[in-house]
Amino acid sequence: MIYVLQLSPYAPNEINEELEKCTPLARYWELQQDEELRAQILPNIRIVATKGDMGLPSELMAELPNLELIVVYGAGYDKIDLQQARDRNIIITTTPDALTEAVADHVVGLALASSRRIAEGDRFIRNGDWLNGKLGIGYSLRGKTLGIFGYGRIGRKTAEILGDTFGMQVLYCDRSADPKQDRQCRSSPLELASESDVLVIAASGSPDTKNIIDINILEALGPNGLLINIARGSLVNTQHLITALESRKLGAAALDVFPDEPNVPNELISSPYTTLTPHLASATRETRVEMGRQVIENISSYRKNGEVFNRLIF
Ligand code: 8YV
Repeated sequence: MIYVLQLSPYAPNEINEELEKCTPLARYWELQQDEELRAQILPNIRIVATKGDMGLPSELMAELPNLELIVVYGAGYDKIDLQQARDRNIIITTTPDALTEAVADHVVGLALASSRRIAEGDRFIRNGDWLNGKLGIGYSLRGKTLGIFGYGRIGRKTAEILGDTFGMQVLYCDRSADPKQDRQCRSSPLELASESDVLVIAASGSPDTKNIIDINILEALGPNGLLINIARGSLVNTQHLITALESRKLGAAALDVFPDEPNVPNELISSPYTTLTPHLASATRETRVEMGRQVIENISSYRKNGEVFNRLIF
């Protein structure tokens, strides 16, 4: 009997092939339009295999009366209805360790792409602008202050790379850290931003952090400041970000995540002060294969003996 529902294909394709070998499964994107098939399959589903940026819509969760386990390929769980999962005793697993390095590396890439005008330089050549003059100069990250909002695995790895290798001074703000206990810790994102040249958003998306990065924080980061977001688009107030960039009260933004992906506001697309990537911070082959391996291991183990790894406590 089919009881795993895969919500969307994984990349690279070998993960889909391995998953199919380990368990009979239904592919949601294939049965989505077929009411009869949905009615036949959904009541039998006990495990959903999803992705961090996709989660599991509340309505679909409600259509799965026998759901026991949600296996997330990714670290984020902001798009899962945690209340419903809690009420129904549904287990959730994620793959947080697998992507720490890839995401931290992407922060470094975005910091360099923006500060050294790499993406802009690429456009400059392709548009033929070099023929009419030179692109302006950038700036060095070395010796500057890095503020990290959300000091979990990714925040710490970013601090390690940019602190040790680029000699940046590291400050952070995290809800579970006490500024009295650590002189690098700041009590609020506003305080953090006012002392930072580069502010990295690495906290989880949740109702508590929605729009937490507002105009005051962006202006505190200042006209020479760089905002980098690799967490979730929901943490940054997009309208405030557009206003801060357009009024030149914020220097630049390098963004991998957006509130309504894949839709990106035109103001961010056309701005000369943004560097944009399409939610690919964890998208290395090595990382994605490991994320897929952990998804498959969790499903196999749960089917065998009811045990899982990296169970989320929520
Ligand atoms: C993944 C993510 O790209 O881990 C997360 O929560 O958003 C991303 O790292 C995503 O899960 C894969 O689609």
